[in-house]
Amino acid sequence: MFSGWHRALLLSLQLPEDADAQVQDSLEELHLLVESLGCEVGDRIVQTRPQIHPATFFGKGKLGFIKDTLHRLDADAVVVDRTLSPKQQQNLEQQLKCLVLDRTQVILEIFARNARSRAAQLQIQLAQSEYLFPRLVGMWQHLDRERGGIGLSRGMGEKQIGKDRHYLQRRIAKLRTELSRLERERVTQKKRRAHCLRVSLVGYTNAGKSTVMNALTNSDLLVEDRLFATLDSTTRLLEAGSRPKVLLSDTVGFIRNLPTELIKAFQSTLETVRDADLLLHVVDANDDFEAHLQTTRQVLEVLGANCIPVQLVFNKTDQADPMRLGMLKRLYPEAVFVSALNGGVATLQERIQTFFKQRMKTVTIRLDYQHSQRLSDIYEWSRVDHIDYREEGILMTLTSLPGYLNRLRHHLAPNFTELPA
Ligand SMILES: Nc1nc2c(ncn2[C@@H]2O[C@H](COP(=O)(O)OP(=O)(O)OP(=O)(O)O)[C@@H](O)[C@H]2O)c(=O)[nH]1
Ligand SMILES: [Mg+2]
Repeated sequence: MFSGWHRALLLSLQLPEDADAQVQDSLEELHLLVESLGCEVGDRIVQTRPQIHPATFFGKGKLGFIKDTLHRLDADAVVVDRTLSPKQQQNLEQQLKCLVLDRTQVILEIFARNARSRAAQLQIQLAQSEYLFPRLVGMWQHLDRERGGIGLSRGMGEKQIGKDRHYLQRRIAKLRTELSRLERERVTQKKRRAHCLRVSLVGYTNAGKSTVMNALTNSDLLVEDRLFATLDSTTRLLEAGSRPKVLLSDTVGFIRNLPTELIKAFQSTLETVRDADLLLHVVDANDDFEAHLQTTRQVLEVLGANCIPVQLVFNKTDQADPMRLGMLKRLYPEAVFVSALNGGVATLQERIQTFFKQRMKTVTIRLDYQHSQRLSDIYEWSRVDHIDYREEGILMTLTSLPGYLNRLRHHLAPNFTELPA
């Protein structure tokens, strides 16, 4: 946990390849992130430079200006809208004599505060500990032993740093062990869900994914107007009567420059995304949709989920002006437009049904009576359209996704005798 900071300056660097809007939007977002940690934002300072200064990130002159502004505004922290190397962070702390944080640390801290499940808490503690490890030399940083976060404490000696390093190393090992135990439990759970069709919500943080989930499944998941309200993945039955069953999962949202430590840390949570048959990509129709679309696509690529079919869903249409909606409809004719807050998700529901219906295949099989104990498998993996108890065996017409029929074939071979249509 960060302690003892009440007002921060936001700092950014604009390199020749960065567009003005890109730098400003990112700063705007950082502003929300910092405020959500309970800290006021004093001012924003952007330096234009041909490249990042390797030792101090900003140029010498700018550092003097930043120092003056810190005094003038009585600010006690700076937050840099990029990732600082451990050396840069240490040098900045020495020169500015205040708490220095980067975007990654702020996001890590928000995750730490919002994590609810044991798995999410462990994942975030591991990510924080690993991020902190090479940065332990900074004289302003001190380990919060309870949570692996950082706070403010002056005059930490070498001895203390050595102790903290040792402590962190042991802590990292312990966290890894506990996480792998949870991982084994998750694999068991995953096996139980193997015969279900899986739909997963993805998208930028605060786009309304949990609200869509609630509307589609009549649930009551936490919905909040803040970044990263959801950190755990939750799965619910989408359609009670359908076979195979359809499950819908909600999970953590994405953000631009999502620290790779976090993607790595949340791999297992995000596995619900990688295992999905269909992704619902939720976008706030009022936000900077192009940047948000791009960010989500990039993260999906990192996760290895970029080959999964995607249904684009523009949400919060109740707030969007008609001109904008018209433009979005022209640009994305395949998208669905919803207002999840008011329960207006009927078109999305239909689209999901159509998606699976179009991909389903129907086969007719004969099952010997001696294998009738396999009927329960068949009912789990497919929809039974017709069943006829004949002398030569049970004739059944089944409908399911080709992959699921293949699995049944594999499961029941050699008793899965397919008959010509
Ligand atoms: N006006 C309007 N607001 C909406 C709609 N859907 C969601 N919201 C609001 O948007 C905010 C974020 O909604 P969430 O469902 O928590 O968003 P999320 O994508 O799950 O966010 P994270 O879990 O933080 O990534 C909440 O304040 C919702 O009430 C909508 O259709 N219209
Ligand atoms: Mg959510």
